[in-house]
Amino acid sequence: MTSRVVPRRRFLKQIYFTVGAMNLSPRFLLGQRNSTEVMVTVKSGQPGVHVPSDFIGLSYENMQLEDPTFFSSANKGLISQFRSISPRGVSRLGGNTSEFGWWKATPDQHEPHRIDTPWRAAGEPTAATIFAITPEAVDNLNDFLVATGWTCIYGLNLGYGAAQTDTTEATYVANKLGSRLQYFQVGNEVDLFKGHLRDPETWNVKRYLEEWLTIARAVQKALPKAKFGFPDVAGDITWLPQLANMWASVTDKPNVVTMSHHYYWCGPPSNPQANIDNLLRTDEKVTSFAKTASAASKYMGPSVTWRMTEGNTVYGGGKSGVSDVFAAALWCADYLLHLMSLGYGGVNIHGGSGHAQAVSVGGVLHGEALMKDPTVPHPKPFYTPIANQGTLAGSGVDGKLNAEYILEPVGYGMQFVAPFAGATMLGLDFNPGTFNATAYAARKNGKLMVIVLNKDASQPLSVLMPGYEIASRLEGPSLDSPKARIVLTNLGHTPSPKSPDQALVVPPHTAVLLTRRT
Ligand code: BDP
Repeated sequence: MTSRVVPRRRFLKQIYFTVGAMNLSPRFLLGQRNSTEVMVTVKSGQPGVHVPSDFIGLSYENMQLEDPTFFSSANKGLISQFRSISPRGVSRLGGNTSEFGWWKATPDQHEPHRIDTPWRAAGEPTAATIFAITPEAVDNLNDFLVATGWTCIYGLNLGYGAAQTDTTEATYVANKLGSRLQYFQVGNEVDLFKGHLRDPETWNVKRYLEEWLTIARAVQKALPKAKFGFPDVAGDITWLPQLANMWASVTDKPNVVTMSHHYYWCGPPSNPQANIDNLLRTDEKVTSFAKTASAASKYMGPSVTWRMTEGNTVYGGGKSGVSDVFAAALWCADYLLHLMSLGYGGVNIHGGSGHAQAVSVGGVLHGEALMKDPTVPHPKPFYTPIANQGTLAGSGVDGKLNAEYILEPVGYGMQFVAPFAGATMLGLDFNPGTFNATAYAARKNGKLMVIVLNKDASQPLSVLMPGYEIASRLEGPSLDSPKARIVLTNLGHTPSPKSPDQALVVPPHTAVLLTRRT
């Protein structure tokens, strides 16, 4: 599969032969011809939002901290994959397991007593879900962040947390991480607390804010420079405007810098709608979430940003054949570019090692039960951007020091769009009609960049963009293949002027990054 410049006439011939091989009549070919040629016009005089240079981010379960060697300067393979995704980024620690961890300040300290509640979900927390976070884990996390060049959003416990214990942990974390700490998040997916951690009769935004304020004010008092992001809702975006409205009457306000929500495109894995075809369609929810999140954040204050702090394809740990295949790479690239264009401050794509992840979703990766043969090597969780080669081969120890880490399709999607971080988004005219394709434009360091995503499984797309060259391609053998790769196509070579009659071919199920000097 190659992307190359072909004169238009030759291109049409090429389509003829390609489609002809599928036994279609020449009359059909004429229709094909029109539907696959699109003019792309970048509106370079219409700058849009600026994309922060650390826009790209990963999300991990707090439970990863249970093993202090995971995020450590010794875990070279993981460090190198973080850096390969983006030279700057934000790693977020949270997830369901952020309600199960406890701060073990000294080796002889015992686990705090937890108040048992009648509305607690069955099996939560058990000895298997509870874990300790030690100063050693935070020291090592700091070294890991130094080695990667990334910063961190740190999740504190709200579910079973208390002002005093959270403040002790926060103080250690803030003093150790310094400027590498973006902000604290207190509580994960608090809109779902009514289903497992709080009384469903009384849990609401107001109750949450009261509890949140008790902890955040205590942390702020101990750490006057501390910053916070909230509410990290799973899906009920209306919590953001509700909180923003209540915020005006809050006294002694903690320093909230970001409003956050999560986004899983679909789920659970058993949902038949969670398939490749649907994954590659535009989800209207993305734009409507952005409108609500940006309006609420602006209402909170002019410098409050909005962020998607945890998300991926299919919740419940992902789905085999959807979350771990090349289609997910195209989905991820498209989703991240969409959020960039909508003004998000950043995005954290969820993943990690199998154990922590399985604990976060009730002990097992539900997608495994849907596999014909769950012993077939697969990433755990299915949607993780970075997987452990050992677990993939079925032999390695899950998530351990110096396992061989590899990029999964979603990780390639992130890496592919990383050049847009630090750029200014630009408007563009791109009307592919019913053809399943999207395009985004930006300017960075005097260079125009356009990414065109051809999400069609079998048809090439021809784009007319005089002066542009394909710099790299995100490609895989097919949408359902577990393989993905990025191919750099014009390394060190100066683009030659093209005649307006020339088209660039974007092969089926491929994204291309095109560049032009301004
Ligand atoms: C989110 C949780 C996270 C889970 C993920 C999932 O915050 O801990 O791992 O969903 O279901 O709701 O995959």
